[in-house]
Amino acid sequence: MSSTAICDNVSTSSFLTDVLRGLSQTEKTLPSKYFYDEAGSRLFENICELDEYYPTRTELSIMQRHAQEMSDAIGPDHVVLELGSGSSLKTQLLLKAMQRPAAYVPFDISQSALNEAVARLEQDFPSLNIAPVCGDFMSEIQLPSKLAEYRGVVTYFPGSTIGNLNHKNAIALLERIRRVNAESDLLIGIDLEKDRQILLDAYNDSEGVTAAFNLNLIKRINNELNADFDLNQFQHRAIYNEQAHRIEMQLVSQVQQRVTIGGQVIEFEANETICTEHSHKYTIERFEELAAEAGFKVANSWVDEKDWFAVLLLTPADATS
Ligand code: SAH
Ligand code: AVI
Repeated sequence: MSSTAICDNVSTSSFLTDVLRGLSQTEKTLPSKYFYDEAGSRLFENICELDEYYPTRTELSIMQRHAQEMSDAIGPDHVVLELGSGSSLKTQLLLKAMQRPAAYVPFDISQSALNEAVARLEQDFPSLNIAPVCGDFMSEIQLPSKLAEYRGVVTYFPGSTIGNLNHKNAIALLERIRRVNAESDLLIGIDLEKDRQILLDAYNDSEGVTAAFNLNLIKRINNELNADFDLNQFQHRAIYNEQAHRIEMQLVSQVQQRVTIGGQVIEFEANETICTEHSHKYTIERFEELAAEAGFKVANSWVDEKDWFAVLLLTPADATS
């Protein structure tokens, strides 16, 4: 399979349908899951290295300090299923701390990110059973058939990727995670509320990497859906919506213009926006309530010394013990 292709379980026709649906609304939107073609996955890796983008290094510091405690709380002989695994960087710390991991299942929509991560992990963990799945966690999540009946599964979902989903979709995803395995624990990273300027800087970095990441979405639509977006006529913007506790990333049309996508014309006013991503920021209490709606309770939590990021261990609320 070409490394730029959408993976088998995510078809080009649903990409076109989703794009046209989002851009036909009064308030235009595009689903953020489509950021991650090969270029997008690479740009995200570049974002993670920016000084302004604190989440990656902060979560890594929590993992460095507490991975052993996390592993002790999870227990031995577990299959580690990771959602939105990307480069699997943080996972290496978890896998090193886990006792006899039965298998590692990186699950991601980006085939290129999966390929690169698996090649690296195979070198660093030669005896580990690695079973990658290229798929969309917005649909039902399935383990590879050989592992489907395995009892001890822990789902790892770092990066605060859950924050890119609205409340309803976040609960639906947590419910899908519950269905992967009835007794499955969930180790999840969430970005916490903080000073708004720190948040704004993280999504409006001075080198313009986030802008390139955002604009890459319409570049991808040009490449894969026969569209004619003029990248010079759209500008990146990230604002903080205090009431909704979220960063909102937008592409702002610089002029009145029309764009053709798969034969369909979409009209833009000057200054009209496409919302490309929400990135929710939580308090532990608010996330706890959200998790409870999906049947999870917080068993343990770890935060960095500035209280900027948290990693929570969630267990099914109805579990015995
Ligand atoms: N876990 C890594 C990467 C986070 S970036 C970290 O913490 O740094 C978000 C990752 O989720 C990307 O690799 C992206 O390809 C993946 N992703 C986004 N939406 C997805 C979806 N709907 N289904 C599966 N993977 C998705
Ligand atoms: C993957 N996700 C959690 C990132 C975030 O911070 O919301 C994506 C991102 N968007 C812009 N910068 C990073």
